[in-house]
This record gives sequence, C-alpha cells and structure tokens, in this order.
Amino acid sequence: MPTVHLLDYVAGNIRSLVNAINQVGYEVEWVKTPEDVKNADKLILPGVGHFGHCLSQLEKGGFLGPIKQHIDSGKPFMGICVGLQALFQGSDEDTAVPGLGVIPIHIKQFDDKTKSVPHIGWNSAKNQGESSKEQSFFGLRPDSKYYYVHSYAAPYTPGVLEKDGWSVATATYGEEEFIGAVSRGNIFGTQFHPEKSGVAGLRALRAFLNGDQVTSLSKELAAGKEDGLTRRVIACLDVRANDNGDLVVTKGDQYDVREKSGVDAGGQVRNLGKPVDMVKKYYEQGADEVTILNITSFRNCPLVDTPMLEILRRASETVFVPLTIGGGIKDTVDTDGTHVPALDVATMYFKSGADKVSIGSDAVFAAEEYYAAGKKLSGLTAIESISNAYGKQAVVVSIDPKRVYVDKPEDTHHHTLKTAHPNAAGQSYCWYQCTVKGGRETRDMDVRELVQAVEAMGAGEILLNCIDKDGSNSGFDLELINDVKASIKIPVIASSGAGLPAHFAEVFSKTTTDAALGAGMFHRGEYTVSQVKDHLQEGGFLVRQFEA
Ligand code: 1PR
Repeated sequence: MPTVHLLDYVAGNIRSLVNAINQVGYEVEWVKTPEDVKNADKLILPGVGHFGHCLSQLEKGGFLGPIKQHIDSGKPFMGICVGLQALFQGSDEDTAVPGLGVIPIHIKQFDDKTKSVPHIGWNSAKNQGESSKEQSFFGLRPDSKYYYVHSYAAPYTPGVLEKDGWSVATATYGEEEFIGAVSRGNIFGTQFHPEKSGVAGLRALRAFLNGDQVTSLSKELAAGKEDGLTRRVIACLDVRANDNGDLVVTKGDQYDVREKSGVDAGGQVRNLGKPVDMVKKYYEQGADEVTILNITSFRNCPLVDTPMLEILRRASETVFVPLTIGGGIKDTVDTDGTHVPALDVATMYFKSGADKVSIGSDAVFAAEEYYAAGKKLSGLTAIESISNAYGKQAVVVSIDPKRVYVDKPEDTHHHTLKTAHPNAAGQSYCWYQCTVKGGRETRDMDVRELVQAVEAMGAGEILLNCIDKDGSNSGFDLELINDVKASIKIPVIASSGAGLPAHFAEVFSKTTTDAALGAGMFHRGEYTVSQVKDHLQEGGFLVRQFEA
C-alpha cells in the first residue's frame, strides 16, 4: 500500500482519519519528529481543538519550519479543520499566536446572535470562481454535503483568493459565507472532516492522495443543490448486556427496557439487534451521526473490557459519519483499585474510533458543584478536562429529565413553564427535573440550570432526552426543546418520542433544534432513516441523502 504521513501533534481523536485513509487504499506513517516531516512525500495535518494550542504545540515541537519547507518544496500537503486554519494568518481564537500565513486572511468566530455555535453538521463545499460551472477540485461536488464542526471559520470574499490562484469552495451558515475548502498547487485544505463525511469525504481524500486535483463536473452536478446546513437526523443505540451476557441493542419505554408482553414477557431485556450491524445499517440508510449509549455503565466492569471499545473499533472501520459514545464517562476507580481520570476514559474511546463522548450523570454532579461554588469553574470536571484537551465539539452532555407538575410557578424554586398539556389533576405548570443513573435517581436541579452550567464548563452540544416521552412514539417534547434552546447557544439534539417521520418535520418546524434523534422506530423497522429524510425533503427541509 502507498503511504501518507500524518502528523499527530496533540492528543487527537484521529482514529477515524486513519480508518478513512486505509479505506481509500493508503497506509499511515506517523510523523513523530521534525526529521520525519523531511522524509514525507504526502503530508496531512489534522487539527483538533484550539487554534492557539495547536500552533504553539507545533512550534514547541519544532514542526512549523519543516511544515513550511514541505509546502514550499511543492510536495502534497493537506490540512484538515484546525490543520486548514493553521495555513491562515491568525485566528480570533487566539490572537497572540500567528498562523503559517500561507493564506493572507484572518479566521473569525461565528456570530452566535441568531444561530448555534459551534456550527455542527453537514454543509456544502461549493466551488466558486469562473470555472465553477465546469470543474471543481479534489473530488468536491456542489451537490454533496460534508461534515463540519467548528466555531471559527475564514470569511469568504468573492475574488480575493481567486486572483492569487486559489480555488475556493464555500459553505453558508446563517448569513455567513465561509471557506469550506481551498486549494492551490500542492496545497489542499478542508474546514470539514473528510473522514466523517461519508462517501463524499472519502472521495475528496482519495483525490488528494492520488493527486487528482481537477474534477470535471457534468451539467447536472454543476447545478448543485441548495447551499447551507442540512437538518441532522441521528440514530441512537442503547446498548447493554442481556441476561445471557450478550451485548444487545435495546430500547425502553420511559427507560424501562424489559419486555412486558409476548414470549419474553416476564422481564427479559428487549433485544433489538447486534450493535455493530445496526450502526452500519443506519450509516447506509443515511444517518448523519450514530450515538451509542452504554446504559448500564454505572455497573462495575474492568475498563479495558469495556464492551463499547470493541463495538467502536469495529464500527469505525466502515462507518464514516460521526460516532458518539456515552455511558460511564467520568473519573473512575477500576476493578483493581486504580484511579482513572475521566480524560483517560474518554481517550480510550477516542482511540477506539469515537468522535464525541457523551456525559450523563457526571454532568449533573459537576453542575451541582458549580452552583455550590457560586458558579465558579473548578477546571477539574470531566467536561472541562475533555473539552480542553479535545475541543468542545467532542463533548456532548446527555440529559435525562422528567416532568414535574405544579399548580403555579411560586410552588417551586425551579424554572417552570406553562404547558399546553396539563396533567390529570389539571396542573398546567411544570418544570423538568434532572435525573442520574438512567433516570433511577432524581436531583434537585432543573434542566435550565444544568444546560447553562455545562455550557459554561465547555460542553459543545446537548443531547436532550425526555423520560416522559421516551419510547412513547408520540412525538418530541416541543415545549422542553424550545425552553432549552432559549437558554443556551450551543447546539441541541432533540431526543425521545419519535414514532413517525412527521415527528421529525414537526420538531424542525416548531422548534429551533439543531438535530433530531430517533431510536425505537428505527430499531423496530417501522421506518428507515432514509424515509425520514425523504419526508423532510418533501416538506421543503434541506437534508443530506446517502451517497453510495
Ligand atoms: O450517566 O454518563 O453513565 O450515561 C448513561 C447514558 O445512558 C445516558 O446518556 C442516559 O441517557 C442513557 N440511559 C441510561 N439508562 C437508559 C435507559 O433507557 N434505561 N437510555 C438510558 C437513554 C434515551 C435515548 C433514547 C431516546 C429516543 N436512552 O437515548 O434513545 O429517548 O428513544 P425513542 O426515539 O425510541 O423515543 P452516564
């Protein structure tokens, strides 16, 4: 197999990039020292986390000079995400640290007044400039969608880079048009993650590695599709061991996963399939992401045997959309008494192919401490340590709230809302109480307090479940979703209650949710992810369809 050199200069969750490189027929050689850069023919600089941290790590390691020499010598170079941003002059993210200055533009933060930041999801990379009707570069297609996750981007001004010989492909987020990919001569950079962008991303990666710079476009392809962020549809797998010890995908009603009727009635864990097979199935149906939750993580199990690791390793070899893993991401005492910090637990998952980790119970405990300390950050929580090391986009907080009805807002010190769905006793105010350990224990904290605390700690996204709605097939809890969206800037994934494709259309039209997740309706085979997307598309929503 031909090789490509990959620079792993910070703790990076780049297992998926290695898998994608292998998938397109190349082997990775690691760059460990500045000397190794000199031996590289093709060089890829992936980027995770913080611009300033990345650039100063590269500087400290003595890599910056050799990278510049590599680029100047005309050898193939590709920068991904912050690896692309490193090519620019500098970034708002850290104005004290300069970039490589290859592209004379400054990276800016997205405006969060009218939209969620980070920008997470599938967006375009449409070639600009005069030749864009006939051609694109490195396999990019105007009708394809690519997976982005970032808070900072290079603003696009038509003609500025083109006049210096650059080819530019752009995406639009809200009102802002930014650079999604650039290329000139031996240089290729993508703000999106090709390794997480399905077949479209693999095509770009393969084209770079094969040196296929110019991509001719047919008339239909050049016409492209509507620009902008698509509606994100996520499939979620709740995983646990059944009573025979086999790992199965299960699904509860209000978090109770044991059968209540049929041949297995009497308490068997509901078995809906094998985890790795189901991850692949949903990828091929067009799921924009797959979330895998270990729902019995509070039980003791030696960390190295954590069943999720093997599932991730196998799934990430052939599934090229983001994989989120949840359950048990916290400071842990292993069965042999060793203390393992949450960051190390997360690192194990990232190394096995996860792109994000999802934190449940531990986020509630951390938020309690945050308020007890007068809203002071300790710097020690799982959210903070993982977010600092891997970037906030890698940290999801999963919330399991329950509705609590009251007669009037004064009856509780928690944030209430007036609901259109009063309970049997006629109470029409409610608040949403946080729970831990998969809903087994309630805490004196409402959802608004929790989301604001975890946003302050550096969480990048909220997975918003609702125990009352879980498994009900009655649609999402729109009131809860709107209330949470109004409280924070980070993206929210609506979860619990999806039973029909129409429920996805409803949540996208009646709330400003950033993504919507379904579980039971997919597992039971009632609907496929592609049927949900077809329904959304017919309703005028922009979606990404699976590219074979
Ligand atoms: O607390 O950090 O160890 O994480 C445990 C994780 O496991 C949390 O994310 C928690 O939500 C999850 N979990 C724990 N127990 C259960 C259970 O079901 N007994 N599952 C559970 C949560 C809820 C959703 C579900 C949606 C959509 N699953 O993820 O997929 O409600 O379902 P639907 O579309 O069928 O309605 P920690």
